[in-house]
Amino acid sequence: MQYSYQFDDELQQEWNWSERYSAQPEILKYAQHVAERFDLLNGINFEHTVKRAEFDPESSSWTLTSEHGEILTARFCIMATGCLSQPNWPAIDGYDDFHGNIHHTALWPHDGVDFSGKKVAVIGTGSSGIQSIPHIAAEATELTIFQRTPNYSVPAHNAPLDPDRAVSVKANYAQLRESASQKHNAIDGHYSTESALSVTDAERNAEYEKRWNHGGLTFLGAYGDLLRNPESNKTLVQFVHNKIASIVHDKEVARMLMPANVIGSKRMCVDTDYYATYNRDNVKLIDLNTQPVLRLNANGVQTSRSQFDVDTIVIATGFDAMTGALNQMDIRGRSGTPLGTKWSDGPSSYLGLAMHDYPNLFTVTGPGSPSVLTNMLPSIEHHVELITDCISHMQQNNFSTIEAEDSAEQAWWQHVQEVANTGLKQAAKSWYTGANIAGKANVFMPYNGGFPKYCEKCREVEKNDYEGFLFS
Ligand code: NA7
Repeated sequence: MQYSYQFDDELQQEWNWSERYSAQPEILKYAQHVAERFDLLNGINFEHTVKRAEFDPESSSWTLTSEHGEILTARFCIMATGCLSQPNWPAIDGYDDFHGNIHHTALWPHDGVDFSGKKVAVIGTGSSGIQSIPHIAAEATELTIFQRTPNYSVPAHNAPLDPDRAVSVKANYAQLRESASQKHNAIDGHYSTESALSVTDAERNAEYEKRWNHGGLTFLGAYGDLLRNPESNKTLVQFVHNKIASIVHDKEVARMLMPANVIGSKRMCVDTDYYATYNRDNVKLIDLNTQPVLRLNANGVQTSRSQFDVDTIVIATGFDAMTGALNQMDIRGRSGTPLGTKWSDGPSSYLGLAMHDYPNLFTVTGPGSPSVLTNMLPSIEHHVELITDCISHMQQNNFSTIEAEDSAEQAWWQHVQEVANTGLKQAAKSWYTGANIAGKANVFMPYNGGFPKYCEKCREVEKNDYEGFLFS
């Protein structure tokens, strides 16, 4: 009920979610409902991939060119291209040699994939792998999972949404939204401010147990310093390791599934029966650190030690996060510099909303905004409202361009990095830092100062006549 739009109360009231965590078809149905209800479809051109976006200083407008050569000009260009939308295909030789089917979790066929009677390989054990592996294991005859780094996962305990809970949320939706907006991650829930080290071991374990049994991401809210104090963090690491050891029967497999990194430094995963899936006879886990993939060949996956013959390969290797979709396009601003060049040492942006030298270009949940560290829907709505207000302000004042000041962008980006360096969030190699993509600059991209603080900063900027922006 929180992963939904809040701009229209009637929409909130009329939509009924069926589960605690909705599956993809229901979220798609919701998106379609919103598009139809607000008559948005007439304004959307589907199947037009933008290849180039160029700012013309003479006319103060953007020219967009699609992959088929269609051209569109506009005063403003709002990049709502997503933080996790550019699939990451690992650099493995032999994709074309494989005789079976290859599916990327980010490009899943809409009519599903039938794994029954199939031998299957999954490469990657992030959220997408962790959520799909139990389903694939239940259908396939054999499933081999190729893991580079294990991830922490908390049970979802997904279930039909409690109707009484739904009624009570709907009766108080505004309060829930307000309360969520005061949380660091824009998700309502109980987050303790206490230190994990201020209680006894028994009390701490009871709290972890309670949250594990409740399920979901508020698990990390058990104590206020879990992402600040390495010693506190270790207590939660130990708890999850113990859980894995108690669920997975084979001790060696259990050990392979225990992550070594700080818990919470990568985005936590939420699963249904993930660890228990390794107790199935048809499931095998391969550690890529001891036997890296050499190539794909006609029959399957060849590692440095073995050949794994399979019918289907699932690539669950995630995304070129936050900058990937933007860098796919050739975006050129006032000086003609490609955005990819400006960002070659990592992105920089003013508030994750706009960049110097790229007038009238906005990014929704761009790098430097809380974005992926929050519930994305409130963060997206917040940006859409800010951008809408800004364009209205420009129309009222007859401004033709808006551009982030260089100094404001630099100061904000420095702040983003300072904040990133204060906690443990940046302690792992992750897609937050670009570490999952070979050759990508290693920079912590989202803003970790929290949703409330970020919103306050944006309010101040607006109040001070869009401080840090130049209009003409
Ligand atoms: P993630 O979370 O980036 O996970 C990708 C997984 O793929 C992760 O286990 C990676 O290991 C692994 N990976 C990436 N490249 C390779 C190569 N070359 N070889 C082997 N394994 C590789 O992506 P998801 O799609 O699961 O989830 C992304 C977000 O979407 C997630 O946070 C949710 O919020 C929704 P690594 O850890 O890099 O060693």
